[in-house]
Amino acid sequence: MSKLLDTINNPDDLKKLPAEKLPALAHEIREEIVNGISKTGGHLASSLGAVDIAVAIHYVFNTPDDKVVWDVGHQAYAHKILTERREAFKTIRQLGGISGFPKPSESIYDAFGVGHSSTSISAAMGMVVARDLNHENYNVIAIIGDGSLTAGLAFEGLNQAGHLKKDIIVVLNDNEMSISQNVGALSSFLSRKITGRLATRLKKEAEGFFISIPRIGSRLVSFAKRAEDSLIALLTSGMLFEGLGFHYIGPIDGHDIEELISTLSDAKDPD
Ligand SMILES: Cc1ncc(C[n+]2csc(CCOP(=O)(O)OP(=O)(O)O)c2C)c(N)n1
Repeated sequence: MSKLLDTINNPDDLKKLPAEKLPALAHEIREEIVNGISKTGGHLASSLGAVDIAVAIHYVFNTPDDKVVWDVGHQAYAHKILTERREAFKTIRQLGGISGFPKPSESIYDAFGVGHSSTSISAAMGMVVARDLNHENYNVIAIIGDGSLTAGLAFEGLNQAGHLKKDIIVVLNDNEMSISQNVGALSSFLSRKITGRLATRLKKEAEGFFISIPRIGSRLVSFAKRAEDSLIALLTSGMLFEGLGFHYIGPIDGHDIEELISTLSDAKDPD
């Protein structure tokens, strides 16, 4: 049976697909990664986790004019498959084959050579400053994992971004995992939940009230739940980034392509 992936060599082809086909495409990419990596070896989990965000980024942004800066780069396999390297993916990490990490000499779609963690925000900031000095006009998107966010260089980038107030988009890929289980104060902060007996009681009472409203009660409960999640995010992780001068949107489900597309589109063209 023919695959959607057979019609895609680069992001221009991707943009021709209707958005509702993208989850099926992401599924095919995951299969392609599993099949390839089971023969060559490689970074499976991180890349499988970043398939949907890679699809959404290349769908929304105009790569390679817009610059996508992956962090560590071990999660960029879907990015490679979508950017003219589906065939070459079979040779990944092999002698004479393509690199396991983004590499500018390999592809115009690889904006930065990676391998080390925690570099994406600082590298992207450099691109943003160069862009503005040259009076150019393109988006720069840094993607960083919650594990890599803990390093000093990531905070130097955030510090400079907040200071210069330049247009940069930072995607925090928070999967609550690093190489292994996360440890440390930042990860506890990012995953902090507002609990406590008063909050739980208030939630229960509000739920009881909403559910008692005929017909629309259950919808109100799920709306209130979403509003509560957003509020909690703003009070926890959002508070950190807003404090550093960013406009924070989130958290969103990083595997819901429709939501990713609408959120990235908002970030690209803020009101
Ligand atoms: C400077 C540096 N230190 C350590 C590493 C080893 N390392 C590889 S991946 C990784 C963390 C990955 O976690 P995260 O950024 O959350 O990405 P995920 O794999 O969860 O998507 C680390 C510390 C590295 N690549 N570079």
